[in-house]
Amino acid sequence: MNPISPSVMRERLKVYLIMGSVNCRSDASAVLRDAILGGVTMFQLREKGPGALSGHELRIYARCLQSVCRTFGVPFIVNDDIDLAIELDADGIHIGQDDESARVVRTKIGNKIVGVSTHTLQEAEIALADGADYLGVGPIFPTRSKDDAKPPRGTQLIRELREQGMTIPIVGIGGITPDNARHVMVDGSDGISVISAISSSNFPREAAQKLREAVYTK
Ligand code: TZP
Ligand code: ICP
Ligand code: MG
Repeated sequence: MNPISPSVMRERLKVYLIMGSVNCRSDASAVLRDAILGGVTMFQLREKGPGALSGHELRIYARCLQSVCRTFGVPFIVNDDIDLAIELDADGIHIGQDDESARVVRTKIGNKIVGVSTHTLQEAEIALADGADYLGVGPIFPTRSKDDAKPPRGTQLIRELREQGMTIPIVGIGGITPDNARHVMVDGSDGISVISAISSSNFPREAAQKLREAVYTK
């Protein structure tokens, strides 16, 4: 497998859905399927928080969502858990600043996609030097989906990274909706990542469609 090119990575980041069993009231595989039909371009399994699945149950849940992704050719990314990503032969991994460095993760996972959450210019520079394929920057807006979220800082860091000449693919995250997604794109993001805008919607397909329209509007 070759490394993903930055241009393909940017396309994959356009409408990036993150979800775990905690975020989803109804059948997760149906939500994921509908969201993909609406235009989701990449998926991250993020199984965290009270009541999170583990062990065998998590594997069953993960394989179910992975198979939906495979049906539609959408990359399946695992949050935090490198061993699970390898075990499932996922398409990539997303790590935070509390996890192993992107450099170490890269040696374990080869050319699969590696994404890194960054909150400062310095963290971004390190992730870039360590060979990250993309950066997750947020929270842009207030979010209720992450207990330990840092204060929202709008698109400040995204603008700063672009001003510094960084061309690495970037996805904005945190409180993004169809109404504010365009703003995030205009300020230098390659795509938007959401949990609640899709997974809490009664109409995930329509929610994804609206996000896609906002992202692709010139
Ligand atoms: N990291 C920063 S904000 C966030 C994560 C995982 C949660 C985003 O969820 P929502 O519901 O789209 O605000
Ligand atoms: N950004 C992305 C894309 N995923 C995450 N889990 C996160 C930030 C915290
Ligand atoms: Mg983490």
